[in-house]
Amino acid sequence: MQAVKYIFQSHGDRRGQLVAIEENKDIPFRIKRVYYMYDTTAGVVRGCHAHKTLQQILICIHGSCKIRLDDGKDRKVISLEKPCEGLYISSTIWREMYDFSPDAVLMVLASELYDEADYIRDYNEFINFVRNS
Ligand code: T46
Repeated sequence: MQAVKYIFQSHGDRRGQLVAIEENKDIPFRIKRVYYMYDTTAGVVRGCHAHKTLQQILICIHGSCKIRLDDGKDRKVISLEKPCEGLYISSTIWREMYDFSPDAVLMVLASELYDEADYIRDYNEFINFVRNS
């Protein structure tokens, strides 16, 4: 499965911590879009889709959450609990984000601009897409 947890270098000194992320260096793509979610409703599950081409890095810059991943063959769950952790998700991986702490801020670095046509929102359609690609 092309989903990998990264640990970004944290530049710490007596003032605190700083993480820098450079495109094509710390992550494997150019960043075309940044978005983030916060004030997530308790118990909610977000995502529940895959992307045809989009690659992303998910970083829980405050609080914590879990991400359930499914590439059509294998499944795994990744927890994001620190601002220096990032989850790389390639295209064609079904993702579900859940178990958000009340203070969670989940920031996403994306390889493409927003395009609804890139989403696969039906799980059976996702399985067929994976089998045929
Ligand atoms: C993903 C996971 C991790 C925009 O207008 N522009 C954007 O760039 C995005 C991402 C969303 N929107 C609008 C579309 C919807 O009306 O914001 C609303 C919520 O989006 P969505 O329901 O797709 O949010 P999630 O949390 O289910 O999924 C998002 C991303 O859409 C998706 O690419 O991989 O986070």
